[in-house]
Amino acid sequence: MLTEEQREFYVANGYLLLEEVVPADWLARLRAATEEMIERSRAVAASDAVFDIEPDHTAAEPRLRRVTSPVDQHPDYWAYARDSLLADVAADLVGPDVKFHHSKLNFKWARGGAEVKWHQDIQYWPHTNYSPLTIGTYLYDCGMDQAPLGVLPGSHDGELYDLYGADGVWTGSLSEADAASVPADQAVYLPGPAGSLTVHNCRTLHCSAKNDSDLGRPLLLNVYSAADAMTYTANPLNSSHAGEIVRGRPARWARHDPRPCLLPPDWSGGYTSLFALQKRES
Ligand SMILES: O=C(O)CCC(=O)C(=O)O
Repeated sequence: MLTEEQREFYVANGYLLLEEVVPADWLARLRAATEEMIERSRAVAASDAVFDIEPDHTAAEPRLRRVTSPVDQHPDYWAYARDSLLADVAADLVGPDVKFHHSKLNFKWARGGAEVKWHQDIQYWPHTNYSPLTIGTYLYDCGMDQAPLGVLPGSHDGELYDLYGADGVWTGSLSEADAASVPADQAVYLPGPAGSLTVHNCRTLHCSAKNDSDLGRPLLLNVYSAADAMTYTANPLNSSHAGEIVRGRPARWARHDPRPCLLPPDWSGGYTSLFALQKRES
């Protein structure tokens, strides 16, 4: 899928933007599945294991923040995660043996879709190495006004930040002091036409702004790792497909990176959401 130049860019920078690479038929299937999910959400009055809704979500005017584990909600999301170019992209970057970890569909609804503060992903779901990466698919055009994903190039080679607040409670984002030290002027934002893919490594610092525009920004996120990356904490967004090998073969040996990783709270009994945690909603 990828050129050697693109692979080298990812290794050096910790991210990649692939513009308009998703074939139209996949995009049509994903959009139709997403419309079905939005219809289903009309019956939901409070966030649950599937739908993370904004406080002013109603049946008449749905406002979704996230669908958790869409691969378990509609067969086309799983077909896309397993059978499309996504897993080929992952294979080019972590492969040849690729394992699926989880998926989520972040909406960032029009006129107020939530900001995502600076954070890294791997502290949410530590693995024995840092091969995991997230591939985002823009289901519709995402311009700068729709608050695209923003990344800090090269930060995957830097430090891992503490995502607990001063009171010891997990916030899921950098403290204000750490966030202020991020050279935000070096951040790269990744807008793209519908069918573009964003890729970011699990250590890469990233964020996205509030969406105050009149257009929503549904971004489907799928997480993969090398097959030899093993998890050692509960998966916060668990899936019936977690751990499935989507390219190549299962690993016989686990690979361990010597760099330490922050441990998240024990989410084996359930997880609320990145949005609720970052906003400190109960
Ligand atoms: O939806 C976004 O803009 C970013 C999402 C994100 O960083 C995450 O879900 O970890």
